[in-house]
Amino acid sequence: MPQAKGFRFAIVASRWNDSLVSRLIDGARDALKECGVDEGAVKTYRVPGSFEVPLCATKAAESGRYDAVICLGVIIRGDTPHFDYVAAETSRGINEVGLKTGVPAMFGVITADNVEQANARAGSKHDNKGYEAAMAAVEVVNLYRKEFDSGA
Ligand code: DLZ
Repeated sequence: MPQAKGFRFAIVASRWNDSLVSRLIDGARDALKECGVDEGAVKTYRVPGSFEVPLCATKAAESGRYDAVICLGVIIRGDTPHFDYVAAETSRGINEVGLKTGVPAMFGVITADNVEQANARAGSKHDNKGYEAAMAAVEVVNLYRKEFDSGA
């Protein structure tokens, strides 16, 4: 199990599809706990929808308070082209957070055709996109500290 004691994380999560997103938040928190992160070292920010996640994640990253930002949301395809716009801008925006700020921003957003699909990706441990994104966050923070921090 990778260790992350002393690391600090922000979770930025949408309220849209809240029952599923809450399970992603739980999954992310479980993963961080397993890696030795103190509960007080994890701060969760809620935003209205996934479209709002990138800006909040940018602000969290720029605050200098966090080693990584874990972005969570659930976007479900409907009958309109809205899904495509929201999904595309959310993923592009989250990628930009890391590239622009240098703080890793993890993509824990489910994009699904229907609720059943989304449900299957909000299960437990490795079947939970929040858990998976948090584990990836711990991995890259360890990697960047070891390989790129001054004095390493
Ligand atoms: C409007 C909208 C729609 C149709 N679907 C979703 C969705 O499946 N998941 C999600 O996180 N957000 C959705 N939203 C809301 C947008 O993300 C955003 O909050 C609004 O367009 C306001 O900017």
